[in-house]
Amino acid sequence: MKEMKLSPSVMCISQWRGAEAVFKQLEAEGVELLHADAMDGTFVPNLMLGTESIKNLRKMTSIPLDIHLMIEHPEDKLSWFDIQPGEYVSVHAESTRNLQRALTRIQEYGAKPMVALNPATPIYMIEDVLEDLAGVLVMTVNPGFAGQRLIPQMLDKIARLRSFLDREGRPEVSIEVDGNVSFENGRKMRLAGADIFVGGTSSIFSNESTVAENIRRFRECVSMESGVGV
Ligand code: S6P
Ligand code: MG
Repeated sequence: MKEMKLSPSVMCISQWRGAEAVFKQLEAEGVELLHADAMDGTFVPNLMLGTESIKNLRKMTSIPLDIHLMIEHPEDKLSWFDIQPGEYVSVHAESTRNLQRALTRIQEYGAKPMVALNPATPIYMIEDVLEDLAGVLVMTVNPGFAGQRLIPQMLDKIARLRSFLDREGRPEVSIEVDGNVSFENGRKMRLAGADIFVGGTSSIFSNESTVAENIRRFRECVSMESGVGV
């Protein structure tokens, strides 16, 4: 008889096991949301965070999720994610012909629906769903990868979007920014009108310092009161 070989499935090891300490630091620093990127390899040229990974996140931390769906036809796949009341869920305007339906379905979970806009997608795409959304996610890089550079004209887009929302009588609608939200860019984005900031490799998870110190530095840089540079 041949010798037996055991082949444990990596998929069944919680990828978040080693991340427990990081989640604890994020909680201790009082971060308000945890951004979870889902990519399907079709809407964007990358695969990221499957449905089980996202579900496991909820077992590891009490921080509410901010789920960014970079997937085709999200309105048909929302049930895969076990969306919880109070979570933020973004669907891309470019990923569906049924944007309003997708937003309504997110609302049915008691979650906060957001529309994500790629850099080339004009602001007017949200004009007829203003009543159905809690926020707009402005992609400040083309989606799919961390570690990219800010597309500079996105600062003006954020400012135009803030004016548009205020003019339409929707000052409570959030603007989230995602992509190269560095200490320096974060401040510019805040001045342009953003209020939710996705912290990635260029700020919170920068190797320059610890997560806790990066968070404190980011809050200080972005604070409207501070005249602090970077
Ligand atoms: C990218 C994804 C983002 C990244 C984040 C990375 O498509 O939606 O949420 O994870 O932007 O941050 P950084 O600082 O590396 O650009
Ligand atoms: Mg994202």
